[in-house]
Formats: sequence, C-alpha cells, structure tokens
Amino acid sequence: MIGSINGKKVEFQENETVLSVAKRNGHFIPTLCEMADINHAPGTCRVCLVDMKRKNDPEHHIVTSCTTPMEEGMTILTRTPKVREMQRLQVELLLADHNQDCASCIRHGNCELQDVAQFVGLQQTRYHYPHFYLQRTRDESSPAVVRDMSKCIRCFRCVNVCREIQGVDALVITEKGLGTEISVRDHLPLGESDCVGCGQCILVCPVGALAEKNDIEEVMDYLYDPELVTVFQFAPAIRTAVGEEFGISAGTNVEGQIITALKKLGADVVLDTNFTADLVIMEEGSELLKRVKDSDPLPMFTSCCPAWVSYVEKNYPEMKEHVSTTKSPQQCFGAIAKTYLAEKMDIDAQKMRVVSIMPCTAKKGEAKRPEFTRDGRPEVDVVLTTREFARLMNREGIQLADLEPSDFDNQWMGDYSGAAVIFGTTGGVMEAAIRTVHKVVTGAELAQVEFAAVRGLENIREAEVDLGKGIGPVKLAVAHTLKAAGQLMEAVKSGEADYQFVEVMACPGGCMGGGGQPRSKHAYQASRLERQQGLYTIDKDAPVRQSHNNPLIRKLYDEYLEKPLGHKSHHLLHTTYSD
Ligand code: HC1
Ligand code: SF4
Repeated sequence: MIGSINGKKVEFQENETVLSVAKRNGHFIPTLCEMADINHAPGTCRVCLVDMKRKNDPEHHIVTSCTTPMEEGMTILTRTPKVREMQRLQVELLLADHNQDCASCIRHGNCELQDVAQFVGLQQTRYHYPHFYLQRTRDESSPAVVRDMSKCIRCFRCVNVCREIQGVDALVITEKGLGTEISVRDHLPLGESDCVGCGQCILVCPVGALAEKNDIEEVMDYLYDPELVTVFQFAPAIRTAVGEEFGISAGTNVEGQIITALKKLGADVVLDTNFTADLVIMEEGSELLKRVKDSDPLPMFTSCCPAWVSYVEKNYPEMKEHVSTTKSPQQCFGAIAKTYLAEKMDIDAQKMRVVSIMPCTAKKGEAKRPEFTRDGRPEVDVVLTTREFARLMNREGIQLADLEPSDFDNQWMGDYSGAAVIFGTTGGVMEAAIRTVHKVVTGAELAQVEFAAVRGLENIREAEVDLGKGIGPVKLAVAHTLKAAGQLMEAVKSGEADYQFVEVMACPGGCMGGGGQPRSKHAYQASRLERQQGLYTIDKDAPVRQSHNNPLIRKLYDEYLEKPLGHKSHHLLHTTYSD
C-alpha cells in the first residue's frame, strides 16, 4: 500500500501504524510511551501527534501516530505549526504533573522527557501542580529499586516489561484519569512484593521514576577514610558495556581503563569478579558431580543470579534444594578477599571494605542477605551498578575514554580464564562448567572448547553432554528471562523435562542485559549483541580458557582451600537459602 509522509511517498503493510511507517522511512516523531521492541504502544503520552488526512476526506485531523493505522492514500505531516503547538502543550501538561526537581534527579541529562521538551521547543512551563505529584508514592523499601511516582509519566513500559518479559507481574495500573498511578500488586511496598529486583523496569523507564538505589555516597565514604582498605571487584559484563556511557562503542573491552579509573578514584586493591567465577566453576562443577553420584536432588540450578534465586524462593519454595549451594562469584569474592587475601596482604579484615561493580540491581540485595556476613560485617559491603560507576567517574572528572589501560597486579586473585568472562552472557556459566566438569570426569580437556549448543539467544536452549566414566550423558538446559525460567520450572515440576543441570539468568541475555547496565533511549536492550560478542572475543583470545587451568585458582586450593567441597570451601563458599 502507498501513502505519503512529509510529501514523500511511503510503502507499508496493512495495519502498520503511522509511527512505525514514519520511523522506517526516517521521519522522526517524538514519543515517551511507545517502545517497539517490547511491542508497546499504549497511546498514553500523546506526544506523537501528527497531521493526518485521509484519501477522500478534505479535513485534516491531529491524531496520535502510535495508535493510527496507515491507510492507502493517507497523507501525514509531522511538523506543521499546529502539530508543534499541540505537542508543546502536551509536554507542558505532562510537566505540570511532574516533579521538576531535575537538577537533583538521577536521570538528569539522560531523561527522555527532557529530550522531548527540547525537541518540541518548550520554553516555559505555565502550569505546575505540586499538590498532585507530591502525594504520589516514593517507595524505598527494596534494596535494589527505588520508585518515585512523583516523576512517573504513566507510559506503562515498566508494567509491560515486568509482566511480558519477566512474567513476574509485580506492577499494576491503579485508578483512572488524573489519579492513574503505577502501583505494586496488592498495594505492597516493593521490597515485600513479588518483585525480585531485576531492574528491567528501570531500563525502560523514560524518566527518573524508577532507579537503582543510590549507593555512591557510601563508596565515597570508604574511599576517603584513611583507616579503611578498599578492595574493588567488577563483574564480567561490565567491561564490554560501561564504555557506552562515555561514547565508546558497545562491546569494546575497557577492562584496562576500568582498572586505571578505579585506581584514580582511590581504590587500594582492584580485582576481578572473574577470578571467583573460576572458583565457582570448581565448586559448582564438583557439586553437580556429587549430586549425580549421590542421587541428590536434580536438576541442579545455578545460583549466581540473585533475582533468579529470589524468584525460586518466592514462587517455588519447594524447589530451593535444587539451587546450587555454591554462592555467587560476587559473594565468593567477598568471602575470599576478607580471609585469604586479607591474610596474604596482611590487612585487618575488619578494616577491609569490598565494593562490587555489577551490571545488576539485584546484587545490591544479595550483598545484604543475612547469610552473607563474616564476623559481623557483610562479605560484600556495597554494590554499585554499571550506571552508578559511570556517574561516580563523571562526578570525579574521570573520562574513561581518555585513560591508559592498566593491569591487575595481584599475585593472589589477579588472574582469570576465558571461561569466567563468558559468565556475563546467557549460557556462559553452563559452557564454563562443562569445560571443567569434562576434564574432572574424563581427565581430558574438551577437544572443542566452545560449546555451541548452549550459545545463542533462544529463551530456553537444551543440550546434552556425554561425560562417560560412570556419569554418562547429562541433560542440560539454559534459560534467560524469568518468564522462560517459569516455563522451564513448570516442565521440571511436571516431569516433562528431566534435566540434570540448568543455568538460569533472570535478565534477557544474562548479565550483559542486566538492570544496572547503560540504558538505550527509546529501545530495550539495544546493544546486547555487541556486548555479548565482546565477551566471547575476550574468551577466544584468552591464554587460559578453562577455570581449572587458572594458575591462581590452583594456588588458592594448594595454599588455602585444599579441595573443592572441602571443609574450608564449605564454610566460605557455600550456603543454604533459608526462609
Ligand atoms: Fe553476573 Fe556473576 S555473571 S551474576 O551475571 O555469576 O551481576 O557480569 O558478576 O556474582 O562472575 C552479574 C555479570 C556477575 C556473579 C559472575
Ligand atoms: Fe518487575 Fe524486575 Fe522491576 Fe521488580 S525490578 S518490578 S521484578 S521488572
């Protein structure tokens, strides 16, 4: 079918909206609620106005382009004086009911509402109704996510993501008209609800209504306290993503620049969560083999993703003993840093502060779990998301892109294998585990290190690996997104699926798509393929690609832990998920 936009001929399919045809043909129309890649066009922000004229109708109409289907012979004008005037008025009305404390907002400079106000040429806001928005909820009950409804523009993107991508459905739309608010189901505080803190809702929020809990001040306190020794770890998925906040293309490995930046910020010791990802493989791999041999509960589920662990606790408490007892790499890092590293470096563990930089909001909650404490202090003292880390660097005048790279220079925890770095993508923990379990059982390294069957972005992927020697074929599955995890869980419970080992990551794509990662405006998870490719390239180029071949992991067992699942490992690296 054929129509025209701004005088140019356009072709389209039946039922395509004006907005989608315009976008495809390079005509920009501002929007605040629509998000094509999550199939979301509720028509609530009413900013995407256009002038529309039908073929046999002399009248021009101003309509929302996201809800209007393009028709044969239709002519659309996107920038007429009337359209611009009405868009300005619409944005002015949105701002009237919006907390305009922009200078102190977490989204300052990165806000889609600010962008749209500039685009429509707004020069004043004549209306301002604080008595409306100041009554709205500010909910800080979750350790991961803060909801400030005085800034919400009711685009409903968060409701869509939580329901359709994650299948958690913690957020609901309440009331109507001016009273419309996004609430938590059953009017619970977020921290007491079904929310698992994955932060996917933050990634789609166009304004500052949803954000991670801000922990930057605590980190600054530690950095500037001369009595304390700060030990930083950063997660696998940070290095191919944080550059995006500094204009570096997604997928570029900026590991060396991160180390330099942390040193400039005043970090005493800079290390990598990858080291304890290798350690987790040693423990979790051994746990899998033990479960298979001893006929303990199977399948065993991976435990590194705290949003997934929380999802099991809230929705499938009867399956908790299927979750690996091995703590996550973040927590293993804290436990080993405050014991082994403290001993080796002669640091008083009570004066050590472990700071994590994670792509994940749920890691903030994980670090606060009462099980994960050591001598009265948390194993991990504070967690910053990738975005907070970028904000901290910006505050301190550090331009990541301008920095020379540095190396980890630590003889105890400063090395990692390629297997560790792919933890940051869906399927990576499984692939890393198979590399090591194969060697442990068969005594031989896998001929083909890359295990293609668990790669890709299908939401549920299955594979089988034959371990021979009394273990035989092991059935594997990988799931990402909690919606997929829920489906997989139902299949396991009903007996329809008989896996032995299952990796679950809550966020789409795994940690590289974590809720603490850089956002893409008007798009959901726009750069995850580049981030993933970046991680696979680091693995491919790594001199050591299996966790058991990391020389510092061998040293840790030789000099301290003795053996996987041994007495010390049990004490430091394993947990049970209590009620
Ligand atoms: Fe992850 Fe993990 S991979 S959970 O996704 O097991 O957050 O990157 O750090 O702990 O190593 C996150 C990433 C991260 C842990 C590891
Ligand atoms: Fe839903 Fe995750 Fe947001 Fe919680 S953090 S409301 S589970 S999308």
